[in-house]
Amino acid sequence: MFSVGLVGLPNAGKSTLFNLLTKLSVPAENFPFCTVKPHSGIVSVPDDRVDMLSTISNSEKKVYATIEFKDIAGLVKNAHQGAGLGNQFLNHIREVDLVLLVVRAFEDEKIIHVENRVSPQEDEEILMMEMTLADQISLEKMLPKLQKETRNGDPMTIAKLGIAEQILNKLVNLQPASNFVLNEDTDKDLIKWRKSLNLLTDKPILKLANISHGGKNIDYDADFAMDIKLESEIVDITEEEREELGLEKQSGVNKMIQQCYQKLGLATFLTTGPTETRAWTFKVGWTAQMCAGIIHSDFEKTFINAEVISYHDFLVCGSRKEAIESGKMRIEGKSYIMQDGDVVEFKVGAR
Ligand SMILES: Nc1nc2c(ncn2[C@@H]2O[C@H](COP(=O)(O)OP(=O)(O)OP(=O)(O)O)[C@@H](O)[C@H]2O)c(=O)[nH]1
Ligand SMILES: [Mg+2]
Repeated sequence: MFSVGLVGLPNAGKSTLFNLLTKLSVPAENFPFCTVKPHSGIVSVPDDRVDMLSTISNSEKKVYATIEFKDIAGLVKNAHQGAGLGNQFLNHIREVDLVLLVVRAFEDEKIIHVENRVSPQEDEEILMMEMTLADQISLEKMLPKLQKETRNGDPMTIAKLGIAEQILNKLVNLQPASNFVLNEDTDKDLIKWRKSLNLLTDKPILKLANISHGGKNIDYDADFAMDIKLESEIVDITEEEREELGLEKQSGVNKMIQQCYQKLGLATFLTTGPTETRAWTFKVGWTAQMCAGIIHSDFEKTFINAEVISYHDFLVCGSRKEAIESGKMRIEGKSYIMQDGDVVEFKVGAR
């Protein structure tokens, strides 16, 4: 499962957001688990399509896609040298697939800011700087070993060293590791190796401004903004009540979960029937055969074909039967690139 780490300065609102997220996670029979550890929680990705298909198919249960969120202790200046929880904190970030920067934009004298001022832009710079310096330290540590290994002339090791040096060059210039882009035709093993370095600034990042609805906020260029405290106090209200409060219909946190999903390069295919309607997560670009393997590893080996109806067609036709009769069902082979919203039935052979 893919995971998102909440990263920010102390008192930015991370734990408030984390608690809000875990309040939302529906503990249900079909659910793998919700709060796994005190600081880690599994959240379902809101998806109207699951609800609609489940009604059409009269499914006994609904299963949503899931993402894991991790609440990480506040980061302070010089964490890369061990300040605050320092390295321990930074190691927690290494484990996640996406970094969600939680940045305080609201003014409130009662809530202490570690730097005694509210400046979201400067806070972002502190966070990025700490992660950049931590990456620099970890790359510098591994370089001597890599250099030694290249002596045997292995082209793969030489290529790795080249990549490491070029990333380090970015970091030394205080740029994130992600600024070093590999050629598209780079060897797959090298791409994998780079990912296995788990550099903090090589991960995708989303920026969330914690604002005060109706209060005073400092301008900040974030990917999205929400009043974390308010949203956590009104989890149960209806869309109409939200509008009366002058809030957007869709809850901020639902939108945020969906954005994380997209930023991770994930998409959903669906299966539906009387037993269950289920959203399955795949990486954009995956083939039908790879997707079959998500349901069951045997399915990938014994894959015959996939019967695919796009969600929109399924909805317009009102049932699988109608969709088939209207010619909306496509038989796709193993190299078909799965699309978000495909409603699928895999045909598989005997083992
Ligand atoms: N006014 C206001 N206060 C908030 C908001 N979000 C969080 N707070 C308050 O800020 C304080 C810190 O919030 P937390 O969520 O614990 O902060 P944190 O980022 O987890 O902090 P650390 O765990 O120390 O790094 C709490 O008293 C919250 O109630 C907000 O949107 N508006
Ligand atoms: Mg906290």
